[in-house]
Amino acid sequence: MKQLMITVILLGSILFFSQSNNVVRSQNLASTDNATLVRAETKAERDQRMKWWREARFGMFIHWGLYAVPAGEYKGKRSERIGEWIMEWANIPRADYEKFASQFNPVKFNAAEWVRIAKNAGMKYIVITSKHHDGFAMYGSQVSKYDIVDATPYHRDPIKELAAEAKRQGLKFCFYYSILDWHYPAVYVDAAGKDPTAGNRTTKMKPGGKEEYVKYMKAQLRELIATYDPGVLWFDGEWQDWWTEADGKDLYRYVRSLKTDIIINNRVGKGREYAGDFGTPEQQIPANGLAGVDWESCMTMNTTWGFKFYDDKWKTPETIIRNLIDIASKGGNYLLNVGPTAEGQIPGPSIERLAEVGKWMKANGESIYGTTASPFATQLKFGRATSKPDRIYLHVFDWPADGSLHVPAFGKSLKRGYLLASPKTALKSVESSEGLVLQLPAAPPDPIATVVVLETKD
Ligand code: JFZ
Repeated sequence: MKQLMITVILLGSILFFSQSNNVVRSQNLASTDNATLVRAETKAERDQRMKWWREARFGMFIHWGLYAVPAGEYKGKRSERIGEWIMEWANIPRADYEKFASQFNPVKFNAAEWVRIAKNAGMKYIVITSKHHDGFAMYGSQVSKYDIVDATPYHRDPIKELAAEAKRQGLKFCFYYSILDWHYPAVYVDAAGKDPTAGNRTTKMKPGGKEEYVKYMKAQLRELIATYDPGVLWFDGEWQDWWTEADGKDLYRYVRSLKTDIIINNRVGKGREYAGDFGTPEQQIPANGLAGVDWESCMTMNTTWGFKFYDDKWKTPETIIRNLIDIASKGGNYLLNVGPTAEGQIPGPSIERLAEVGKWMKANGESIYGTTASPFATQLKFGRATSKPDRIYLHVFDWPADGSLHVPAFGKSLKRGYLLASPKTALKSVESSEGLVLQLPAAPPDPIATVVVLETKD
Protein backbone atom coordinates (compact mmCIF):
# COMPACT_ATOMS: atom_id res chain seq x y z
CA MET A 1 0.00 0.00 0.00
CA LYS A 2 2.69 2.42 1.10
CA GLN A 3 4.80 1.55 -1.95
CA LEU A 4 1.85 2.03 -4.22
CA MET A 5 1.25 5.46 -2.76
CA ILE A 6 4.88 6.47 -3.22
CA THR A 7 4.73 5.28 -6.83
CA VAL A 8 1.59 7.28 -7.46
CA ILE A 9 3.12 10.42 -5.94
CA LEU A 10 6.34 9.96 -7.93
CA LEU A 11 4.50 9.40 -11.20
CA GLY A 12 2.34 12.38 -10.44
CA SER A 13 5.28 14.67 -9.91
CA ILE A 14 7.12 13.36 -12.98
CA LEU A 15 4.01 14.10 -14.98
CA PHE A 16 3.76 17.55 -13.42
CA PHE A 17 7.41 18.42 -14.04
CA SER A 18 7.48 17.09 -17.59
CA GLN A 19 4.32 18.97 -18.45
CA SER A 20 5.38 22.12 -16.69
CA ASN A 21 5.89 24.63 -19.47
CA ASN A 22 9.29 25.85 -18.43
CA VAL A 23 12.28 25.31 -16.24
CA VAL A 24 11.85 28.45 -14.16
CA ARG A 25 8.42 27.43 -12.95
CA SER A 26 9.39 23.89 -12.07
CA GLN A 27 12.44 25.14 -10.18
CA ASN A 28 10.16 27.24 -8.11
CA LEU A 29 8.92 25.61 -4.98
CA ALA A 30 5.79 27.63 -4.56
CA SER A 31 4.20 26.88 -7.90
CA THR A 32 4.99 23.17 -7.87
CA ASP A 33 4.29 22.66 -4.18
CA ASN A 34 1.14 24.68 -4.32
CA ALA A 35 -0.17 22.61 -7.15
CA THR A 36 0.76 19.33 -5.52
CA LEU A 37 -0.55 20.49 -2.15
CA VAL A 38 -3.97 21.25 -3.52
CA ARG A 39 -3.89 18.26 -5.86
CA ALA A 40 -1.52 17.58 -8.72
CA GLU A 41 -2.44 19.92 -11.54
CA THR A 42 -1.46 19.02 -15.08
CA LYS A 43 -0.39 21.66 -17.56
CA ALA A 44 -3.69 21.20 -19.37
CA GLU A 45 -5.61 21.81 -16.13
CA ARG A 46 -3.54 24.85 -15.35
CA ASP A 47 -4.03 26.20 -18.88
CA GLN A 48 -7.76 25.70 -18.45
CA ARG A 49 -7.73 27.53 -15.11
CA MET A 50 -5.70 30.44 -16.53
CA LYS A 51 -7.61 30.62 -19.82
CA TRP A 52 -9.98 33.54 -19.22
CA TRP A 53 -7.26 35.56 -17.51
CA ARG A 54 -4.73 35.04 -20.33
CA GLU A 55 -7.28 36.03 -22.96
CA ALA A 56 -8.50 39.09 -21.03
CA ARG A 57 -5.23 41.13 -21.21
CA PHE A 58 -6.79 44.23 -19.65
CA GLY A 59 -8.35 44.81 -16.22
CA MET A 60 -9.34 47.59 -13.85
CA PHE A 61 -7.65 47.92 -10.45
CA ILE A 62 -9.72 49.81 -7.86
CA HIS A 63 -8.07 51.19 -4.71
CA TRP A 64 -10.95 52.32 -2.56
CA GLY A 65 -10.87 52.71 1.20
CA LEU A 66 -10.93 55.06 4.19
CA TYR A 67 -7.79 56.79 2.85
CA ALA A 68 -10.10 58.46 0.30
CA VAL A 69 -11.44 60.61 3.18
CA PRO A 70 -8.16 62.48 3.92
CA ALA A 71 -7.46 62.14 0.17
CA GLY A 72 -3.76 62.84 0.62
CA GLU A 73 -3.89 65.60 3.25
CA TYR A 74 -3.73 65.25 7.04
CA LYS A 75 -3.64 68.20 9.44
CA GLY A 76 -2.59 70.42 6.55
CA LYS A 77 0.24 68.11 5.55
CA ARG A 78 0.51 66.81 1.99
CA SER A 79 2.99 64.37 0.53
CA GLU A 80 4.44 63.06 -2.69
CA ARG A 81 3.75 59.59 -1.34
CA ILE A 82 0.82 57.36 -2.33
CA GLY A 83 -2.59 58.17 -0.86
CA GLU A 84 -3.45 54.77 0.64
CA TRP A 85 -0.24 54.94 2.71
CA ILE A 86 -1.29 58.11 4.59
CA MET A 87 -1.63 56.19 7.88
CA GLU A 88 2.08 55.49 7.44
CA TRP A 89 3.51 58.76 6.10
CA ALA A 90 1.37 61.03 8.32
CA ASN A 91 2.02 58.77 11.34
CA ILE A 92 -1.68 58.46 12.18
CA PRO A 93 -2.48 56.38 15.29
CA ARG A 94 -5.11 53.67 14.83
CA ALA A 95 -7.65 55.46 17.07
CA ASP A 96 -7.42 58.62 14.93
CA TYR A 97 -7.45 56.81 11.59
CA GLU A 98 -10.59 54.94 12.65
CA LYS A 99 -12.42 58.30 12.76
CA PHE A 100 -12.31 58.50 8.96
CA ALA A 101 -14.96 55.76 8.95
CA SER A 102 -17.60 58.15 10.27
CA GLN A 103 -16.86 60.43 7.28
CA PHE A 104 -16.93 57.71 4.66
CA ASN A 105 -20.33 57.95 3.03
CA PRO A 106 -20.18 57.09 -0.69
CA VAL A 107 -23.72 58.19 -1.55
CA LYS A 108 -22.71 58.81 -5.17
CA PHE A 109 -21.49 55.24 -5.65
CA ASN A 110 -23.11 53.63 -8.68
CA ALA A 111 -22.04 50.07 -9.37
CA ALA A 112 -23.57 49.95 -12.86
CA GLU A 113 -21.64 53.09 -13.80
CA TRP A 114 -18.29 51.83 -12.48
CA VAL A 115 -18.66 48.57 -14.38
CA ARG A 116 -19.77 50.43 -17.50
CA ILE A 117 -16.66 52.64 -17.32
CA ALA A 118 -14.47 49.53 -17.13
CA LYS A 119 -16.38 47.70 -19.84
CA ASN A 120 -16.37 50.67 -22.23
CA ALA A 121 -12.61 50.92 -21.77
CA GLY A 122 -12.32 47.34 -23.02
CA MET A 123 -11.46 45.92 -19.62
CA LYS A 124 -12.45 42.31 -18.94
CA TYR A 125 -12.02 42.12 -15.18
CA ILE A 126 -12.07 44.22 -12.04
CA VAL A 127 -9.80 43.84 -9.00
CA ILE A 128 -10.97 45.85 -5.98
CA THR A 129 -9.41 46.32 -2.55
CA SER A 130 -11.44 44.22 -0.11
CA LYS A 131 -9.00 45.24 2.64
CA HIS A 132 -5.87 47.34 2.16
CA HIS A 133 -2.94 47.81 4.59
CA ASP A 134 -5.18 49.98 6.82
CA GLY A 135 -7.14 46.83 7.73
CA PHE A 136 -10.54 48.30 6.90
CA ALA A 137 -12.95 45.87 5.19
CA MET A 138 -14.76 47.51 2.30
CA TYR A 139 -17.39 44.76 2.33
CA GLY A 140 -19.78 43.55 5.04
CA SER A 141 -17.56 41.34 7.18
CA GLN A 142 -19.08 39.20 9.93
CA VAL A 143 -15.74 38.69 11.67
CA SER A 144 -14.90 42.38 12.10
CA LYS A 145 -16.70 45.54 13.12
CA TYR A 146 -14.06 47.53 11.23
CA ASP A 147 -15.96 47.32 7.98
CA ILE A 148 -18.07 49.53 5.75
CA VAL A 149 -21.42 48.18 6.96
CA ASP A 150 -20.76 48.48 10.71
CA ALA A 151 -18.43 51.48 10.93
CA THR A 152 -19.66 54.01 8.35
CA PRO A 153 -22.85 56.05 7.99
CA TYR A 154 -23.33 54.33 4.61
CA HIS A 155 -24.29 51.05 6.40
CA ARG A 156 -24.35 49.19 3.09
CA ASP A 157 -22.13 46.80 1.20
CA PRO A 158 -21.11 48.38 -2.13
CA ILE A 159 -19.06 45.33 -3.04
CA LYS A 160 -22.17 43.17 -3.28
CA GLU A 161 -23.63 45.52 -5.86
CA LEU A 162 -20.36 45.76 -7.73
CA ALA A 163 -19.93 41.98 -7.88
CA ALA A 164 -23.51 41.49 -9.10
CA GLU A 165 -23.14 44.26 -11.66
CA ALA A 166 -19.83 42.89 -12.98
CA LYS A 167 -21.49 39.54 -13.47
CA ARG A 168 -24.45 41.18 -15.24
CA GLN A 169 -22.17 43.07 -17.63
CA GLY A 170 -19.90 40.08 -18.25
CA LEU A 171 -16.73 41.14 -16.41
CA LYS A 172 -14.82 38.92 -13.99
CA PHE A 173 -14.92 40.21 -10.45
CA CYS A 174 -11.74 39.87 -8.34
CA PHE A 175 -10.29 40.91 -4.98
CA TYR A 176 -7.12 42.54 -3.67
CA TYR A 177 -6.42 41.51 -0.04
CA SER A 178 -3.55 42.82 2.10
CA ILE A 179 -1.63 40.50 4.41
CA LEU A 180 -0.07 43.56 6.05
CA ASP A 181 -2.72 44.95 8.46
CA TRP A 182 -2.13 48.18 10.40
CA HIS A 183 -5.33 47.77 12.41
CA TYR A 184 -5.20 44.21 13.73
CA PRO A 185 -4.65 44.30 17.54
CA ALA A 186 -1.72 41.84 17.56
CA VAL A 187 0.17 43.94 15.00
CA TYR A 188 2.33 46.86 16.17
CA VAL A 189 5.00 49.23 14.96
CA ASP A 190 8.44 49.45 16.51
CA ALA A 191 10.21 52.28 14.70
CA ALA A 192 11.88 55.51 15.79
CA GLY A 193 9.52 58.46 15.73
CA LYS A 194 6.51 56.32 14.88
CA ASP A 195 3.37 55.78 16.92
CA PRO A 196 3.20 52.04 17.75
CA THR A 197 -0.33 51.90 16.28
CA ALA A 198 0.35 53.94 13.13
CA GLY A 199 1.04 52.54 9.69
CA ASN A 200 4.56 51.45 8.83
CA ARG A 201 6.34 49.64 6.01
CA THR A 202 7.31 46.92 8.47
CA THR A 203 5.33 45.73 11.45
CA LYS A 204 5.82 43.35 14.35
CA MET A 205 3.53 40.67 15.70
CA LYS A 206 2.82 40.12 19.38
CA PRO A 207 3.72 36.61 20.65
CA GLY A 208 1.07 34.13 19.51
CA GLY A 209 -0.55 36.83 17.41
CA LYS A 210 0.18 35.37 14.01
CA GLU A 211 -1.85 32.19 14.52
CA GLU A 212 -4.82 34.26 15.61
CA TYR A 213 -4.35 36.70 12.71
CA VAL A 214 -4.07 33.93 10.13
CA LYS A 215 -7.38 32.54 11.43
CA TYR A 216 -8.88 36.00 11.01
CA MET A 217 -7.53 36.37 7.45
CA LYS A 218 -8.82 32.92 6.55
CA ALA A 219 -12.25 33.78 7.94
CA GLN A 220 -12.34 36.95 5.82
CA LEU A 221 -11.11 35.10 2.73
CA ARG A 222 -13.79 32.49 3.28
CA GLU A 223 -16.41 35.27 3.39
CA LEU A 224 -15.02 36.89 0.27
CA ILE A 225 -15.03 33.67 -1.73
CA ALA A 226 -18.40 32.40 -0.45
CA THR A 227 -20.23 35.70 -0.91
CA TYR A 228 -18.72 37.27 -4.04
CA ASP A 229 -17.16 34.35 -5.97
CA PRO A 230 -13.99 36.21 -7.09
CA GLY A 231 -12.00 35.06 -10.13
CA VAL A 232 -8.66 36.24 -8.68
CA LEU A 233 -7.23 36.81 -5.23
CA TRP A 234 -4.56 39.48 -5.45
CA PHE A 235 -2.51 39.40 -2.24
CA ASP A 236 -0.13 42.14 -1.11
CA GLY A 237 1.86 43.23 1.96
CA GLU A 238 3.70 39.90 2.13
CA TRP A 239 7.10 41.48 2.87
CA GLN A 240 6.56 41.51 6.66
CA ASP A 241 9.27 39.64 8.59
CA TRP A 242 6.64 37.60 10.39
CA TRP A 243 5.19 36.29 7.08
CA THR A 244 7.06 33.25 5.72
CA GLU A 245 7.12 31.34 2.46
CA ALA A 246 5.47 28.42 4.31
CA ASP A 247 2.67 30.77 5.46
CA GLY A 248 2.24 31.82 1.83
CA LYS A 249 1.98 28.24 0.60
CA ASP A 250 -0.52 27.42 3.30
CA LEU A 251 -2.65 30.43 2.37
CA TYR A 252 -2.43 29.60 -1.34
CA ARG A 253 -3.59 26.07 -0.63
CA TYR A 254 -6.38 27.29 1.63
CA VAL A 255 -7.75 29.69 -0.99
CA ARG A 256 -7.58 27.05 -3.76
CA SER A 257 -9.35 24.59 -1.43
CA LEU A 258 -12.26 27.05 -1.16
CA LYS A 259 -12.42 27.56 -4.92
CA THR A 260 -10.34 25.19 -7.06
CA ASP A 261 -10.19 27.28 -10.21
CA ILE A 262 -9.35 30.60 -8.52
CA ILE A 263 -6.20 32.43 -9.67
CA ILE A 264 -3.74 33.80 -7.08
CA ASN A 265 -0.94 36.33 -7.56
CA ASN A 266 2.68 35.86 -6.50
CA ARG A 267 2.50 38.19 -3.49
CA VAL A 268 0.86 35.49 -1.42
CA GLY A 269 4.41 34.24 -0.72
CA LYS A 270 7.79 35.91 -0.22
CA GLY A 271 9.14 35.56 -3.76
CA ARG A 272 7.86 38.45 -5.81
CA GLU A 273 8.75 36.61 -9.00
CA TYR A 274 7.42 33.08 -9.01
CA ALA A 275 5.22 32.16 -6.06
CA GLY A 276 1.52 31.86 -6.90
CA ASP A 277 0.07 31.82 -10.40
CA PHE A 278 1.32 35.10 -11.89
CA GLY A 279 3.96 37.77 -11.37
CA THR A 280 3.03 41.37 -10.51
CA PRO A 281 5.50 43.99 -11.78
CA GLU A 282 4.37 47.30 -10.31
CA GLN A 283 4.48 50.66 -12.14
CA GLN A 284 6.76 49.17 -14.77
CA ILE A 285 6.83 46.97 -17.85
CA PRO A 286 9.63 44.39 -17.81
CA ALA A 287 11.85 45.02 -20.86
CA ASN A 288 11.38 41.49 -22.18
CA GLY A 289 8.30 40.38 -20.27
CA LEU A 290 8.71 37.60 -17.69
CA ALA A 291 9.96 34.50 -19.47
CA GLY A 292 7.80 31.44 -19.05
CA VAL A 293 5.48 32.80 -16.36
CA ASP A 294 2.15 34.54 -16.49
CA TRP A 295 2.36 38.17 -15.42
CA GLU A 296 0.39 41.35 -15.03
CA SER A 297 1.75 44.90 -14.79
CA CYS A 298 -0.29 47.08 -12.45
CA MET A 299 -0.12 50.82 -12.96
CA THR A 300 -1.63 54.08 -11.85
CA MET A 301 -2.95 56.73 -14.26
CA ASN A 302 -1.59 59.57 -12.11
CA THR A 303 0.93 58.87 -9.30
CA THR A 304 -1.26 57.38 -6.58
CA TRP A 305 -3.42 54.28 -6.14
CA GLY A 306 -5.75 55.64 -3.44
CA PHE A 307 -7.44 58.99 -4.21
CA LYS A 308 -5.45 62.22 -3.64
CA PHE A 309 -7.34 65.34 -4.56
CA TYR A 310 -4.25 67.28 -5.69
CA ASP A 311 -2.52 64.63 -7.78
CA ASP A 312 -2.80 65.94 -11.33
CA LYS A 313 0.20 64.21 -12.89
CA TRP A 314 -1.91 62.25 -15.36
CA LYS A 315 -0.54 60.00 -18.06
CA THR A 316 -1.76 60.83 -21.55
CA PRO A 317 -4.18 58.49 -23.34
CA GLU A 318 -1.35 57.82 -25.80
CA THR A 319 0.94 56.58 -23.01
CA ILE A 320 -1.79 54.39 -21.53
CA ILE A 321 -2.79 52.86 -24.88
CA ARG A 322 0.83 52.25 -25.85
CA ASN A 323 1.52 50.70 -22.43
CA LEU A 324 -1.34 48.28 -22.99
CA ILE A 325 0.04 47.36 -26.41
CA ASP A 326 3.61 47.11 -25.09
CA ILE A 327 2.48 44.75 -22.32
CA ALA A 328 0.41 42.56 -24.68
CA SER A 329 3.39 42.38 -27.06
CA LYS A 330 5.42 40.94 -24.18
CA GLY A 331 2.72 38.46 -23.19
CA GLY A 332 1.39 40.19 -20.08
CA ASN A 333 -1.82 41.71 -18.73
CA TYR A 334 -2.38 45.37 -17.88
CA LEU A 335 -4.13 46.14 -14.59
CA LEU A 336 -4.89 49.85 -14.72
CA ASN A 337 -5.88 51.64 -11.52
CA VAL A 338 -8.60 54.06 -10.53
CA GLY A 339 -8.86 55.61 -7.06
CA PRO A 340 -12.47 56.60 -6.36
CA THR A 341 -13.39 59.36 -3.91
CA ALA A 342 -15.00 58.89 -0.49
CA GLU A 343 -18.26 59.95 -2.13
CA GLY A 344 -17.98 57.00 -4.46
CA GLN A 345 -16.92 58.60 -7.72
CA ILE A 346 -14.18 57.65 -10.13
CA PRO A 347 -12.19 60.86 -10.81
CA GLY A 348 -13.12 62.66 -14.04
CA PRO A 349 -9.62 62.57 -15.56
CA SER A 350 -9.60 58.76 -15.12
CA ILE A 351 -12.99 58.43 -16.81
CA GLU A 352 -11.84 60.59 -19.73
CA ARG A 353 -8.69 58.54 -20.26
CA LEU A 354 -10.53 55.25 -20.03
CA ALA A 355 -13.00 56.47 -22.66
CA GLU A 356 -10.08 57.18 -25.00
CA VAL A 357 -8.61 53.73 -24.41
CA GLY A 358 -12.09 52.32 -25.08
CA LYS A 359 -12.32 54.04 -28.46
CA TRP A 360 -9.02 52.51 -29.48
CA MET A 361 -9.94 49.07 -28.10
CA LYS A 362 -13.29 49.06 -29.85
CA ALA A 363 -11.54 49.42 -33.20
CA ASN A 364 -8.41 47.41 -32.41
CA GLY A 365 -9.29 45.01 -29.59
CA GLU A 366 -8.82 41.91 -31.70
CA SER A 367 -5.09 42.76 -31.85
CA ILE A 368 -4.96 42.54 -28.01
CA TYR A 369 -7.52 40.01 -26.66
CA GLY A 370 -6.50 36.38 -26.87
CA THR A 371 -3.14 37.20 -28.42
CA THR A 372 0.29 36.00 -27.39
CA ALA A 373 3.62 37.83 -27.37
CA SER A 374 5.43 39.25 -30.38
CA PRO A 375 6.88 36.61 -32.71
CA PHE A 376 9.92 38.77 -33.47
CA ALA A 377 13.27 38.04 -31.84
CA THR A 378 13.97 41.69 -31.13
CA GLN A 379 11.70 44.64 -30.50
CA LEU A 380 10.40 46.30 -33.65
CA LYS A 381 11.82 49.74 -34.41
CA PHE A 382 8.47 51.21 -35.45
CA GLY A 383 6.30 49.81 -32.64
CA ARG A 384 5.09 46.47 -31.29
CA ALA A 385 3.52 43.18 -32.38
CA THR A 386 1.23 40.50 -31.02
CA SER A 387 0.30 37.16 -32.53
CA LYS A 388 -2.39 34.58 -33.08
CA PRO A 389 -1.87 31.20 -34.75
CA ASP A 390 -2.69 32.47 -38.26
CA ARG A 391 -1.80 36.14 -38.04
CA ILE A 392 0.48 38.82 -36.69
CA TYR A 393 -0.70 42.23 -35.57
CA LEU A 394 1.74 45.09 -36.03
CA HIS A 395 1.16 48.16 -33.88
CA VAL A 396 2.76 51.09 -35.66
CA PHE A 397 3.77 53.88 -33.24
CA ASP A 398 6.24 55.63 -35.57
CA TRP A 399 4.78 55.97 -39.04
CA PRO A 400 7.42 55.63 -41.82
CA ALA A 401 8.04 58.99 -43.51
CA ASP A 402 8.35 57.38 -46.97
CA GLY A 403 5.40 55.03 -46.38
CA SER A 404 7.59 51.88 -46.49
CA LEU A 405 7.27 49.74 -43.38
CA HIS A 406 10.23 47.38 -42.92
CA VAL A 407 9.20 44.22 -41.10
CA PRO A 408 11.90 41.73 -40.05
CA ALA A 409 11.52 38.06 -41.08
CA PHE A 410 9.03 36.07 -38.97
CA GLY A 411 9.56 32.52 -40.16
CA LYS A 412 6.28 32.25 -42.05
CA SER A 413 5.21 33.61 -45.40
CA LEU A 414 2.64 36.29 -45.97
CA LYS A 415 -0.81 35.47 -47.22
CA ARG A 416 -2.20 38.98 -47.07
CA GLY A 417 -1.43 42.26 -45.32
CA TYR A 418 -3.96 45.01 -44.59
CA LEU A 419 -4.85 47.74 -42.15
CA LEU A 420 -7.19 46.43 -39.44
CA ALA A 421 -9.36 49.49 -40.17
CA SER A 422 -9.64 48.64 -43.92
CA PRO A 423 -9.59 44.85 -44.27
CA LYS A 424 -10.69 44.94 -47.92
CA THR A 425 -7.66 46.82 -49.17
CA ALA A 426 -4.59 44.60 -49.46
CA LEU A 427 -1.32 46.44 -48.84
CA LYS A 428 1.36 46.17 -51.51
CA SER A 429 4.25 44.13 -50.18
CA VAL A 430 7.66 42.86 -51.22
CA GLU A 431 9.14 39.81 -49.46
CA SER A 432 12.88 39.27 -49.19
CA SER A 433 15.22 37.19 -47.05
CA GLU A 434 15.44 40.13 -44.63
CA GLY A 435 11.71 40.20 -44.26
CA LEU A 436 8.96 42.25 -45.69
CA VAL A 437 8.40 45.77 -46.95
CA LEU A 438 4.82 46.98 -46.79
CA GLN A 439 3.53 50.02 -48.60
CA LEU A 440 1.45 52.10 -46.19
CA PRO A 441 -0.70 55.19 -46.82
CA ALA A 442 1.10 58.53 -46.46
CA ALA A 443 -0.45 59.43 -43.09
CA PRO A 444 -1.25 57.19 -40.11
CA PRO A 445 -5.00 56.57 -39.77
CA ASP A 446 -4.46 56.43 -35.98
CA PRO A 447 -1.44 58.45 -34.76
CA ILE A 448 -1.45 56.64 -31.37
CA ALA A 449 -1.16 53.17 -32.88
CA THR A 450 -2.33 51.96 -36.28
CA VAL A 451 -2.76 48.20 -36.52
CA VAL A 452 -1.52 46.27 -39.56
CA VAL A 453 -2.70 42.68 -39.92
CA LEU A 454 -0.41 40.10 -41.50
CA GLU A 455 -2.30 36.93 -42.36
CA THR A 456 0.32 34.21 -42.42
CA LYS A 457 0.80 30.70 -43.77
CA ASP A 458 3.42 28.20 -42.57
C1 JFZ B 1 1.73 47.76 -2.98
C2 JFZ B 1 0.94 48.54 -1.97
O1 JFZ B 1 1.76 48.86 -0.87
C3 JFZ B 1 0.37 49.78 -2.61
O2 JFZ B 1 -0.38 50.52 -1.68
C4 JFZ B 1 -0.53 49.37 -3.77
O3 JFZ B 1 -1.62 48.61 -3.29
C5 JFZ B 1 0.29 48.54 -4.75
C6 JFZ B 1 -0.54 48.00 -5.88
O4 JFZ B 1 0.90 47.45 -4.10
O5 JFZ B 1 2.84 48.47 -3.43
C7 JFZ B 1 3.93 48.53 -2.68
C8 JFZ B 1 4.55 47.40 -2.28
C9 JFZ B 1 5.67 47.48 -1.47
C10 JFZ B 1 6.13 48.70 -1.07
C11 JFZ B 1 5.50 49.85 -1.50
C12 JFZ B 1 4.41 49.78 -2.32
N1 JFZ B 1 7.24 48.77 -0.23
O6 JFZ B 1 7.81 47.72 0.11
O7 JFZ B 1 7.63 49.89 0.18
